[in-house]
Amino acid sequence: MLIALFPGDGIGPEIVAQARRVLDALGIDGLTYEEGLVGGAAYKAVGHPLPPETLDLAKRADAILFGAVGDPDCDSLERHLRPEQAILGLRKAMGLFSNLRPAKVFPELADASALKKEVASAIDLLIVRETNGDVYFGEKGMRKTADGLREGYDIMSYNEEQVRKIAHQGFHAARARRGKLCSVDKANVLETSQLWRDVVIEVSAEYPDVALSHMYVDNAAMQLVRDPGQFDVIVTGNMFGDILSDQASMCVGSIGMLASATLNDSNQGLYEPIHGSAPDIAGQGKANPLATVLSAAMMLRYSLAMPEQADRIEAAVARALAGGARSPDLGGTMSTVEMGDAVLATLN
Ligand code: GGG
Repeated sequence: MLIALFPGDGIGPEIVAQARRVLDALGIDGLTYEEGLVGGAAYKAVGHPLPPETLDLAKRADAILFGAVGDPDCDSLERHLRPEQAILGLRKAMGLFSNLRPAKVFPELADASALKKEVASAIDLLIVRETNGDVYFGEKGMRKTADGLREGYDIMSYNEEQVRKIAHQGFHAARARRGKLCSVDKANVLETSQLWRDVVIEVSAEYPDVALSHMYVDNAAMQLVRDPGQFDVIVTGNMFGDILSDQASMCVGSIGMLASATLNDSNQGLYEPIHGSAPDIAGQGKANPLATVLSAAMMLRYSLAMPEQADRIEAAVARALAGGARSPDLGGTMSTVEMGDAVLATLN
């Protein structure tokens, strides 16, 4: 099986290297790796954030392990050349529409949460974020108003098929968990959200065993802090999901802990930490690699059908944390490599 490794920018190479060490230590026969350029690194090397060779490798691979993209050196580039277009381009070109972002508190990290320990300890939720539509992919541009003012615009749109597909993902996920699905939208203001809500309700007829609720995104942001234990699965659009999952990360202790999978219809997947490239700490050995290590576990579970190996990684991470492994984002002093060492030391 072929795994495409796309380390990307900033801390990306450091964290992907640790995930690779953990995968190697599992001793799985038949896994091969090929590395590709993405993001600012690709732009600097060949003039495009998602070169054709990278896209070709992504399509040939059984799964993609991705680090992070984003580089301040590229801030003044035209939008289609910015590092972030690599990830949007991969999602679009490969139909990667279902982004799964689990958030669960490791008991040892409840103190690191921005929330009170009792509140944080109850968090065990999954955000199902749509990643092929919404304002990220709508028509965008800059223009002048009639009064000569500069005006930026990004069109937010969803069609019913896009909503139906992600709604099914949400219901399936809820069925496999605690049977509760909360659909998050802004239907009191946005037409896209009204369609979203209507379609989710239509799809719900096929899942009478799942308890469906609806919440406006502003309320959802508040409830995630007030009482996150109420959520099982949240299904939402691209932008709302992007924001809410970063918020959820602070509830579980650190954005350095949250893994993700983005799947297409054939369960081909892109696996990445939800955090970005953190250029301010790049190359300093301060980054927490655990979100990437846990993303590798998701890759084994969802795309490579190796649940036992995924369990081994997740258990090793839990033991490493229980044994006191802490990078600076978790209040400790361990380096990126030492965090990788700690996981390897407890891998059974
Ligand atoms: N590892 C996540 C990452 O690199 N994020 C940067 C980014 O461009 N995010 C946009 C998005 O997730 O929609």
